[in-house]
Amino acid sequence: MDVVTQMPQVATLDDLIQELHKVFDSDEVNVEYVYNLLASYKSNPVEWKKFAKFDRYKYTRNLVDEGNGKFNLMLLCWGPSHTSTIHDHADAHCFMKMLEGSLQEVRFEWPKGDETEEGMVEIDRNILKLNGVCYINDSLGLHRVENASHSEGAVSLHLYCPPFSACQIFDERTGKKMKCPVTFWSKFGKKVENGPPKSAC
Ligand code: CSS
Ligand code: FE2
Repeated sequence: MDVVTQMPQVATLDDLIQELHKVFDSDEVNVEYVYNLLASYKSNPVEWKKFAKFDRYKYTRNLVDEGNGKFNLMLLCWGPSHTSTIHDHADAHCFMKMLEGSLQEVRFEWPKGDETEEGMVEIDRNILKLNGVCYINDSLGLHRVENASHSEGAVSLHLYCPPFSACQIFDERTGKKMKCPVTFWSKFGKKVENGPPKSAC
């Protein structure tokens, strides 16, 4: 691989999406390439604000692109103190890039049995800053994502490949897991009306 293919550059969100379509046309996912591609995009709110819809009570999932069925690209909008549960990624690749504000990622080991008395084991903690990218899949563990700010919102861009509509969520104290549907608050900039209830993940 030459330097150009190792270090891709995209100038706009549209360019990024176009490039992602090319990359995911193949059935092999080059994790490093996608990571670098996402890292090369410098967040420009003008390009993504039409997708950024916040809710007062819970972070929202806003679909940006369906990636020809190969991946889902979405904006997640986190109000102050909003947090996800501990979850897996349904055997998918998960890339996450900060577009605004900052988030904390807390990683956990998979629980050993169905339920444990010790609670779940934390393995890592990362602060994701503007334009930073993080990657996880089920072999790397589980995580919880938190907007630790009590006053500022945060916006992150997520790419899941392949797309999934349910994942597992875990109770930190017991490791007990539950299946959880994941739903969209908006699709392509339009609020999903009368849709299923908000994702509980
Ligand atoms: N799993 C969360 C975000 S953290 S990767 C979601 O997509 O709803
Ligand atoms: Fe996640």
